Amino acid sequence: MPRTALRICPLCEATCGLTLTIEGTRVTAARGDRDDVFSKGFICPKGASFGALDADPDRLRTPLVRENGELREASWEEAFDAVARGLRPVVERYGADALGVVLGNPNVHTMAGALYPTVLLGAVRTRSLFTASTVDQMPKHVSSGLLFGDANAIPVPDLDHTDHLLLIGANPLESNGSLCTAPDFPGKLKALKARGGRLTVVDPRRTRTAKLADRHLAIRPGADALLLAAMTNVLFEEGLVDLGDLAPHVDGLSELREAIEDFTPEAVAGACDVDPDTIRALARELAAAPTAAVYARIGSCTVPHGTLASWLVDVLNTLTGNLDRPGGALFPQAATDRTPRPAGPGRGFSLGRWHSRVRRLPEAKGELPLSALAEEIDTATPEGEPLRALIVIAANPVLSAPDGNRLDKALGSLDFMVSVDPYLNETSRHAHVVLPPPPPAQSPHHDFAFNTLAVRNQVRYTRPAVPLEPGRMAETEILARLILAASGMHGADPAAVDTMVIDQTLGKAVQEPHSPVHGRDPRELAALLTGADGPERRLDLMLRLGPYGDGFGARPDGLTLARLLDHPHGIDLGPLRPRLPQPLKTPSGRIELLPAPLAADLPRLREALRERPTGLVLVGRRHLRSNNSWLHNVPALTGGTNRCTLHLHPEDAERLGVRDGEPVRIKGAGGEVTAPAEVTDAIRPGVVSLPHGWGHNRPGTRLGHAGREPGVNVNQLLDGTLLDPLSGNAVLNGIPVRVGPAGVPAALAPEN
Ligand SMILES: Nc1nc2c(c(=O)[nH]1)N[C@H]1C(S)=C(S)[C@@H](COP(=O)(O)OP(=O)(O)OC[C@H]3O[C@@H](n4cnc5c(=O)[nH]c(N)nc54)[C@H](O)[C@@H]3O)O[C@H]1N2
Ligand SMILES: Nc1nc2c(c(=O)[nH]1)N[C@H]1C(S)=C(S)[C@@H](COP(=O)(O)OP(=O)(O)OC[C@H]3O[C@@H](n4cnc5c(=O)[nH]c(N)nc54)[C@H](O)[C@@H]3O)O[C@H]1N2
Ligand code: SF4
Ligand SMILES: [Mo]
Repeated sequence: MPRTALRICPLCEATCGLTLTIEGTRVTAARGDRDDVFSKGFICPKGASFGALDADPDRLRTPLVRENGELREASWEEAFDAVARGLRPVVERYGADALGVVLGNPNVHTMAGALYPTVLLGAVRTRSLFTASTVDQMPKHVSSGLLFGDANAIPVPDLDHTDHLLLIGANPLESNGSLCTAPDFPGKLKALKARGGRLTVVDPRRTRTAKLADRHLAIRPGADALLLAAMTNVLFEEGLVDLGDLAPHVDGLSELREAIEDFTPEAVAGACDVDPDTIRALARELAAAPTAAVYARIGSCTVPHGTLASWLVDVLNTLTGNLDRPGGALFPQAATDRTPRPAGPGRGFSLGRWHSRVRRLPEAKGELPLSALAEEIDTATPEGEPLRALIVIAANPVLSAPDGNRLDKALGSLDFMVSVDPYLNETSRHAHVVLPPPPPAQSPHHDFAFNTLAVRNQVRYTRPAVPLEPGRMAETEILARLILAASGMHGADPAAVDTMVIDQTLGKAVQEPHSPVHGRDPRELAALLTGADGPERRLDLMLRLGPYGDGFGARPDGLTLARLLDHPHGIDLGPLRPRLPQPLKTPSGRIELLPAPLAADLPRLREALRERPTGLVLVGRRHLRSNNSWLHNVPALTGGTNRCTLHLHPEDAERLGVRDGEPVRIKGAGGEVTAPAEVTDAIRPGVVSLPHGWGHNRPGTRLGHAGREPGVNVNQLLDGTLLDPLSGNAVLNGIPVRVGPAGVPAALAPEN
């Protein structure tokens, strides 16, 4: 008899609740859970393919260990022995920084990824941390760090209540949203319009999201910071600044006004390719709307002025009084957030506390740029040791980071590499040990990260829908054992890792005057925790100490794991509410509108006023049924429109002698690739688009279906030198390329 089980979908930031149909131990169907307090039945084609993804025959079932150059199946014991043998000598001989840690995107989609990597970093004490954040949202963290004093305090547009949304460089109709967790983002945009609200989309492509908009601006790639600076300028010039209730919390207003004085609509129009009247209209509409939110994502982050653009988004929200008010952009309050401390000055946010060895690139949020990973392995310098070993968790940088060929080679030269990954793919094929987590149906789920970015406060937890298959190990246990093996405690009980975290957390909490457990006995509190295993006890701990928690009895009606388990469809915690000044941790205790590092970066933006790229530039795109580099192995999610083709405008196609469907050569600073042309007027002239995450044709991988239509790796066009200097984020959009028909020698191809 088939049964059903609930499971939160881990495949994108929307975090939809799914109802899985299970026959035996197989997931045979997935539909939206209509009773889910947040997603209310929404599902997309990816969620609907949960069963196919879960049962992918190419998923690794046992650990792999390299022996005489070949990976062979091994027991868990052999695998962790090999990890300890591989990592410890590197740390002991060359120091902790010679051991790199690479964390990929799915870490924000698993409980293991939320609970263990910070413990790992604390235990091995390496400064060589590289994550997907520096090919994604690091500019937003840096801007929030500087403005609000907390890199993780990211305001989220109040999609359900706003009257006006200015959406920049995001395509939620394909991506389902990012840094804005909202199941059924498309439905929310339609509802905004139905209630008389206005939607403006800024994107060089006429995306499905842009087609929904009242106004679409096909901006020149990379120019958003200029557009936003000019809008800010208009607000000041036309007396439209109205801080409202924010006034007592804002510093630096007049300094800001002065700093952006020369970014007038006329001055930026040529570089943005948006006319001055339109820029003025955008600013006036934003100021006039009863409530409004500016929201920007990948297209505004992965560009040379990503941090400035991210900053100006929140500057505009602040100057129009929309920050921290319903209908504007607010700070969510998640159930597992730390006990809110009383408002007041904080330590603020520092950048560049250390630097990468080769290019001397500054750290941001404790991370070095992923663009620097290859050189940190393959380049010797007098300053110190190159990376000799890597721990890679849920990351595929050979495809997701610039210059995959160089990284591919560099990974092959490491003394030791361990990958925690369900697939043998372009990156994990270099590992000496691969530790495969179980499929998602066998894993528990709670969204630690995305609840802090959600358009409604809510909390949900799903236990594994299917018991662990024999021979499988929970990813939480894999990471706990990995921590022990990496830190010289190989063989100890993995439960000790959770016990240690719990003891440390409680030890601190009882000393904090604002904590509900201030002054109590940590041992007595630890004994009160419930949960079937360490990770569940840690979830219970966070819920009980959190803003809605029971405070271990201090608030008897508050949240506990037991209460959450009684609500399998989740608990609604209400709409986003104003929270200022509590989230501010700047040294002034206020919003610092013009932080020094941003002011110092403005001259670089001023130089961009004069830029008029003459050649073609390339941007990315996402398809609804994709997910970065790792869903191309599921037949139901490939084919149709989800293909690795080069979009280009008919005018460009004609000029370049490129015909629809025929192969084109695309050349960038890092290399050359060939992909079929897809001629479309949904992209502005002068811009071409290729999706990322493709290029599944390397030997030694086990991706049967993906290998049949491998596509090409767009990031091979990059050489890793283009960065947003403040955040170290890679420039992935607006990169210069040359395009011509394949088969025609470059010298004979038409001028770009
Ligand atoms: N040109 C270009 N490049 C881009 C982007 C772009 O827009 N354009 N986008 C960038 C962005 S936003 C991101 S986030 C990065 C993503 O970059 P990465 O995080 O490096 O890439 P993913 O493709 O998400 O790879 C995730 C890896 O995790 C594995 N995995 C899947 N599920 C699990 C699990 O449950 N546990 C574990 N341990 N592993 C799992 C997969 O097999 C895969 O190897 O790519 C970036 N690269
Ligand atoms: N289906 C699907 N969903 C996903 C993913 C996926 O790979 N596939 N990845 C997930 C991840 S890791 C992330 S981070 C999110 C990202 O979520 P989104 O930010 O919504 O990502 P995209 O769909 O790539 O939309 C970015 C848009 O920016 C535009 N753009 C490019 N350059 C510029 C520019 O200079 N200025 C402006 N204004 N626009 C520009 C592009 O044309 C594109 O339409 O999606 C997540 N969801
Ligand atoms: S929108 Fe995202 S979370 Fe929802 S079903 Fe689709 S992939 Fe899963
Ligand atoms: Mo991402």
